[in-house]
Amino acid sequence: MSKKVPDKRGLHELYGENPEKADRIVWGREVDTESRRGFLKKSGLAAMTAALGAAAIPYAAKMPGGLIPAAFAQSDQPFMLEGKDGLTLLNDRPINAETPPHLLDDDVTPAHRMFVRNNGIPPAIKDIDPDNWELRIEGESCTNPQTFSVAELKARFKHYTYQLTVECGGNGRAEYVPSASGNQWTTGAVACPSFTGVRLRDVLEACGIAGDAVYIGYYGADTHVSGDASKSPISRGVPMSKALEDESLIAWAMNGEAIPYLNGYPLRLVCGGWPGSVSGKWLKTIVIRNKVHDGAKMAAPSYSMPKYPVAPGTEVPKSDFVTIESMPVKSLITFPASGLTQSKGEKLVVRGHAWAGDLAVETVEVSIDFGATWQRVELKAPVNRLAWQRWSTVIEFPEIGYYEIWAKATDAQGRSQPMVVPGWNPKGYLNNACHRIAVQIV
Ligand SMILES: Nc1nc2c(c(=O)[nH]1)N[C@H]1C(S)=C(S)[C@@H](COP(=O)(O)O)O[C@H]1N2
Ligand SMILES: [Mo]
Repeated sequence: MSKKVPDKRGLHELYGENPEKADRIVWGREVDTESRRGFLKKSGLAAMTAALGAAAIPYAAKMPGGLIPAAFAQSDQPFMLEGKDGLTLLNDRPINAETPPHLLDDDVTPAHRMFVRNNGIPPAIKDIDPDNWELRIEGESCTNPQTFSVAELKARFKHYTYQLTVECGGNGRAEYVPSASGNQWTTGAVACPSFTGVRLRDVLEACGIAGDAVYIGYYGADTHVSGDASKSPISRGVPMSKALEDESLIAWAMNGEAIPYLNGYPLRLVCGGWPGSVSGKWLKTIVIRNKVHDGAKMAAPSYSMPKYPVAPGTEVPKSDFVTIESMPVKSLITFPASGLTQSKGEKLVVRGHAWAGDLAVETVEVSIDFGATWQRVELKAPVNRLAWQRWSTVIEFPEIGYYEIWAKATDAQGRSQPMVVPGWNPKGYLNNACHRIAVQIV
């Protein structure tokens, strides 16, 4: 695959020499993510028409704001997020983009390969000043509320680095039938970078955890898509037991560098192994609560599952949902990319990652006969708790023809990935079906 280099020249054509605007636009191409006016603004029409290779866009005035021209969506040069080359864009307002499986092959996910799941509009880059960024710890179960600058956090508390798996609760949603509303993630809303920061526990303890504390909640600096400043796009949290774990971090670095803008720069919460939605980005406030946090997207059906299995399409009463906690066991085949053709007699190296929420992965197996037989692969221990685990194997194919490689992980409690899409649920969460790739032997 050719490396796609984001190109800002197009943006400057579109926005004139308005660097503030051009710089906060994260598209590699000319999409206006900031306003619903879309990219067919007066200044941009000529550039857009040229980018489409068209003589004109006769109905330009009727084009809905934010619409991605089908010509681009179908091209093999899809839209790119700046700094996120190769990711597939699922939504442009808010921005959501996933990573194709073969681009997740690194042991530690590089910054430019980490998916983006935004519920709202991130703070403008120009408004983020890491030197003046403040984190407030408060809440009815906080006995000594305090405000910290990033420098104070760094100076007062011990630093820790952990590789942590962050997977969106909706990863795999695209496969549910009937379809569930929301981003149609296939397999790419997962990543496992290395995060550096301070322990959430150390900071909470310094601010006094009252005896009646049961939950923490976060607030970030992003704003609601409606523009209504009184609304938070998302404000979730975790029970105290998860908040106080060694690996729960308030992080300022990812892979030794500043956290990418779209992934929460300059400060984010990371609680690995749970739905990514608990890992608050652009972190401004943490509240210690004496009840289950009641921020935006805490209530059912958000990030919740029916308490009992339901038939596809069932309407489930809100009272019958439970909040998702640890994510289920899952794996990915990250090498080779699906669609490989190779000659008979050649051995094929196959590898990927496996993870299991709060648990470790016990075994990974692969099948080349549609699940009839399985062979165990080599599986490494995680570098730390809540990090995904590398697996690899070598496969030989008996004769020419079409094969699929399936991968199946089993967690430390004996639970395995299903080979078909698991229980349908109204919001399409927790699809941990086996990942499959296609191989042709010629
Ligand atoms: N402030 C804030 N934090 C947030 C979100 C958000 O929209 N705003 N999205 C959450 C969700 S649903 C997920 S899956 C993860 C995604 O993290 P990433 O975008 O860095 O991959 O961030 C979580 N934290
Ligand atoms: Mo998510």
